[in-house]
Amino acid sequence: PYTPTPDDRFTFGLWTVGNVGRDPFGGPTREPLSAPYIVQKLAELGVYGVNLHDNDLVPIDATAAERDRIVREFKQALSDHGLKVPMATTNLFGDPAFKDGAFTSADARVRAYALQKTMASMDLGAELGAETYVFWGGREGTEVDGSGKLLDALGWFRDSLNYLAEYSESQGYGYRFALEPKPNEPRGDIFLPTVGSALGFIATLARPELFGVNPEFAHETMAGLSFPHAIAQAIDAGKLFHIDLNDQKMGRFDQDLRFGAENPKGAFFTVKLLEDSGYTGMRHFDAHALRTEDEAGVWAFARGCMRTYLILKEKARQWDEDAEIQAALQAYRVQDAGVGEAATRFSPENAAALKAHAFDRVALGARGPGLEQLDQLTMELLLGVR
Ligand code: GLT
Ligand code: MN
Ligand code: MN
Ligand code: MN
Repeated sequence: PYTPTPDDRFTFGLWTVGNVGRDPFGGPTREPLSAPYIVQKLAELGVYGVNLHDNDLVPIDATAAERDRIVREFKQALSDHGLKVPMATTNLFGDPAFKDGAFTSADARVRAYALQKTMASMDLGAELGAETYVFWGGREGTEVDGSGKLLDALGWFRDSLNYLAEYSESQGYGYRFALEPKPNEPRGDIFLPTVGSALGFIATLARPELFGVNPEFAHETMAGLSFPHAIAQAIDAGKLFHIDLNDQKMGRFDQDLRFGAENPKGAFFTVKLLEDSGYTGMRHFDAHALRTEDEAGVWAFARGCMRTYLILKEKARQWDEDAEIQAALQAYRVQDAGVGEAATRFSPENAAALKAHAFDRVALGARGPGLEQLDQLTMELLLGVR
């Protein structure tokens, strides 16, 4: 049990299992793995697909001939091992040209170059069959608000996304775009810091229906927010286009830990929301093995992410079938307000009836909803004694 198959729709990025263990204080601790080798290994583990930035596959300074050879070999590996590329994205953060932003750079030449690079990357993604295109604006932000660009930056960001959506439609790519929020790191403050910010911004775009969000567990946690709450709001808005599963301690640098490694309860409610809501998208792991690990540790990490998801999916089913938990839930939800339809549908008569109703306010405040017991039952189920 808990062995994944492609039907589980698990994906990893080339940059995740390919992470060589660099951090701001030290260089790589692992040898780079080639893209075709990663494809082969992920397929052996039961993964559905592999996602990429343009430069995870094709170096930024590759010639056209080198690009074509690399892409040809990668496509061969995909077809040999039956792996898909469901999502593509652009590296708009690694090169020094983007050190003060890409779409939100104060330098119009950098903004134009970011558009050019993204169109080329969208061409690559489309060639590989990607249907979702992610925008993580890692360098879109500031340390110095004296730059005076806070309002301009949002306008430039909007213009760029509108441009790229039109490009996708004009090429017939049919991409669904997913904005990935993050509060900080590498910038002091990143624009669109949370899922809520991104959802608000999407409503201001020219083609909002083409845009959704790609929430990441670690990023909402860095902002001190609840990941299940963030994805619930995205699901409610019909905007959960993609998801980055990993883990994170609050108040730390971006850790990108193995899914469920730190906060299994948050991971449980994440899995439960995805499964209960009928989310049909990819279960993408945006995380990497600890810097301490060798290659064996990398595959243990990847297997662990998927096993934990599948274990929690089974726990979610047990939770739904647990009679005591369901009874506690029933008792928690008082279904009848005792006022007929007066509180459910507005009419002048209903409003008048509701205004005239006498509530026992003291009794409402005195009720114990049983949440301590419900939570303890959940914990005991997660701890394996139910
Ligand atoms: C980078 C970042 C991630 C984003 C990736 C997509 S790249 O690793 O930390 O959160 O999802 O650009
Ligand atoms: Mn992260
Ligand atoms: Mn990350
Ligand atoms: Mn991410």
